[in-house]
Amino acid sequence: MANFALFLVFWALFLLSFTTFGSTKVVEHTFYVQSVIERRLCKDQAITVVNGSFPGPTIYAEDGDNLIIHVINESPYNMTIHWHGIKQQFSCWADGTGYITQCPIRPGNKFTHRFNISGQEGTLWWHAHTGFHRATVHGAIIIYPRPGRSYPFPKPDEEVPIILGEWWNENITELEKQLDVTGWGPNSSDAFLINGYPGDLYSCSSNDGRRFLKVPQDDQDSGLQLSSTPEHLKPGTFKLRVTYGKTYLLRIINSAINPNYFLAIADHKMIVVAADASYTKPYSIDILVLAPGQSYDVLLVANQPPQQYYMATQIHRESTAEIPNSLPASALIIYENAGNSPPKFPYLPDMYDTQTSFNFFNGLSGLDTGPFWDPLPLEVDEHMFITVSLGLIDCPTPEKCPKNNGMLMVTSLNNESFILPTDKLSFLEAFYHNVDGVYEDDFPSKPPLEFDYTSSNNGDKECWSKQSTKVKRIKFNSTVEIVFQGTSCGKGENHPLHLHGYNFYVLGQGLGNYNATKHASLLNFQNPVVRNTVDVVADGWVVIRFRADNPGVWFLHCHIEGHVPIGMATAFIVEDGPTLSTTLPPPPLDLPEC
Ligand SMILES: *[C@@H]1O[C@H](CO)[C@@H](O)[C@H](O)[C@H]1NC(C)=O
Ligand SMILES: *[C@@H]1O[C@H](CO)[C@@H](O)[C@H](O)[C@H]1NC(C)=O
Ligand SMILES: *[C@@H]1O[C@H](CO)[C@@H](O)[C@H](O)[C@H]1NC(C)=O
Ligand SMILES: *[C@@H]1O[C@H](CO)[C@@H](O)[C@H](O)[C@H]1NC(C)=O
Ligand SMILES: *[C@@H]1O[C@H](CO)[C@@H](O)[C@H](O)[C@H]1NC(C)=O
Ligand SMILES: *[C@@H]1O[C@H](CO)[C@@H](O)[C@H](O)[C@H]1NC(C)=O
Ligand SMILES: *[C@@H]1O[C@H](CO)[C@@H](O)[C@H](O)[C@H]1NC(C)=O
Ligand SMILES: *[C@@H]1O[C@H](CO)[C@@H](O)[C@H](O)[C@H]1NC(C)=O
Ligand SMILES: [Cu+2]
Repeated sequence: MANFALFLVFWALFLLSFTTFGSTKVVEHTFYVQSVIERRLCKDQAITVVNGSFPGPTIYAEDGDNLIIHVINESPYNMTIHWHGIKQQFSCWADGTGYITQCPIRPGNKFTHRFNISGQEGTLWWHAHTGFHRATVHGAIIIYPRPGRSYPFPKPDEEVPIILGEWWNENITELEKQLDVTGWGPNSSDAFLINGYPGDLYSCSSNDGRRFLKVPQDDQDSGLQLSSTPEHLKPGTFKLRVTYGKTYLLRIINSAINPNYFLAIADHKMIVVAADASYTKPYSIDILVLAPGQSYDVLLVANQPPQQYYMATQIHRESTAEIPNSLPASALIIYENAGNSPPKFPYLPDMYDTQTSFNFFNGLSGLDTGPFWDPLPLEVDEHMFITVSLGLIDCPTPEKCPKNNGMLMVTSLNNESFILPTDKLSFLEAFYHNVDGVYEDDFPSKPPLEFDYTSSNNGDKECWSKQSTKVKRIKFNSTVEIVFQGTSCGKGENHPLHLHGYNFYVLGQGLGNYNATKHASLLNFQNPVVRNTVDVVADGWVVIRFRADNPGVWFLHCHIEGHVPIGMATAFIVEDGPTLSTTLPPPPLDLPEC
């Protein structure tokens, strides 16, 4: 009898171990963050990349997988790696946000990120989350359906990551320093890129891509080695070879530091099937719009005469600030047995065409069937109204603001221009260990002053700002609704706002001032698109909603990189739930210290 009981216990343990470990797959990778020299625009430039490749390696995983990623920092910079859009349920420690969830990995040190992917399919990406390093430290994350599940659309014949990026003929860390001095980011990069290459409109592009491993300073001439180059990174323009009749799933990511992009393919329609790794109703378009941080899964059917066609991007700006460079990046779509006629170039909207961008975003809706649709929570616990604004403060030291008559340009949320302390604990450690003095938790739920936000007459009273380090604390599992309201302060610009740790429903967007009475009927409570980064267009508003069921400290910030160090950020501190399984586990032992 005792033996039989023992047998049952063993059997139960066996079953338990099977369900916990046997059914999940571990995806383990090592990321070496290093300096390499890349050649673009006829110039060699030292850049920081992962594993010697630009863009960096793609992570392939299935929904349900356990990820273990060792980041080894062989660069001379402090570094963190963030998994953009991964929900990180109960694994906030692995989010990789510099000074928010961890202190940076110092040169020569390492950190292992452990997290699970749960209830997500589609295209996301990883990138550095310290300074401007994400300009070159980034790559795709592709999440396939778990075994036994399939896409909610016919299986494509092939899948292709398309990463839209930027190139600077300068040291990106030097540009970041200029930002501190002028209060403004690098105006514009020297080239826009598709999968690492500017394409045929840029002179010199045919010489691009000779990649060398970086060598010590004292051995510059003799020690250069040609690194092995994967087929798709061969010098020149990115080329996608297609076969007539086949369907291609393009996994498109905007990794750029600054611009929104329009993207089009000559003579071809595209069908959007997911946004930020969340399925959408199939949406047939000619022009795709991507704000920095956003990603789309797009079907391309090769159904045109077998020729060559360009895929091209045009940057999209909402302010009319002058842009030194706006030349489109291009890639080639080459049909099998294509003739010799010159490739066709697609129609691209004007750089300042806000209407096209607005219409594109308005046309997106969520796929409200299928395994991943969670119905919208209808009760709201926390109503927030957040102004998203450029502004001015008194110059802390005159030499910081040579051009602005003693004023410093900042950005703000509800008039709080966020300062990230870099000499203390991370926010998450401070929260977890109850340490005071790192942040204040009284971020306001509405602006201190109500005014006509989008009036052209706004002046000192409306546009003057102040600096602070304020976050918003919320109870576990409360439902949060936020109205983001753009203002006309400064040169009205768009702001792609990104929330870590969550996807949110985008209930609606509009131009001018949000008015709950007037605009409630414009909101989509049925099948709103679900995503992690939403573009608040210049002088416009957006309403989002999410359920705060993931404890931790979650950064909320503009994904235009130059807007973050000057203040467009805050964080949500989501408290633990009532049970062990709704509580954030303790920090990993190798979490980098400040
Ligand atoms: C990065 O490079 C190392 C060393 O070559 C290799 O072991 C590792 O698998 C690579 N990681 C990825 C994600 O490709
Ligand atoms: C990931 O899931 C596995 C079970 O599949 C679990 O043991 C592990 O604790 C989870 N890791 C995290 C970081 O949540
Ligand atoms: C880039 O600039 C930073 C900051 O001035 C400097 O530390 C670094 O050595 C520079 N990198 C290169 C490759 O020159
Ligand atoms: C931005 O552009 C302005 C005007 O074109 C120029 O004076 C300034 O130096 C530029 N800033 C940077 C960081 O390139
Ligand atoms: C923001 O705060 C500053 C400093 O307190 C104040 O002068 C300004 O009027 C405020 N602006 C708004 C829009 O609330
Ligand atoms: C969160 O709240 C919803 C709605 O009240 C409830 O259905 C759900 O069980 C709660 N989740 C947790 C983890 O408590
Ligand atoms: C909001 O809209 C309603 C209905 O159109 C209107 O009566 C009201 O005056 C508006 N409120 C503001 C502050 O404009
Ligand atoms: C790197 O991070 C550490 C810890 O936060 C900090 O003390 C140091 O000043 C940083 N170094 C640079 C170059 O930013
Ligand atoms: Cu912004």
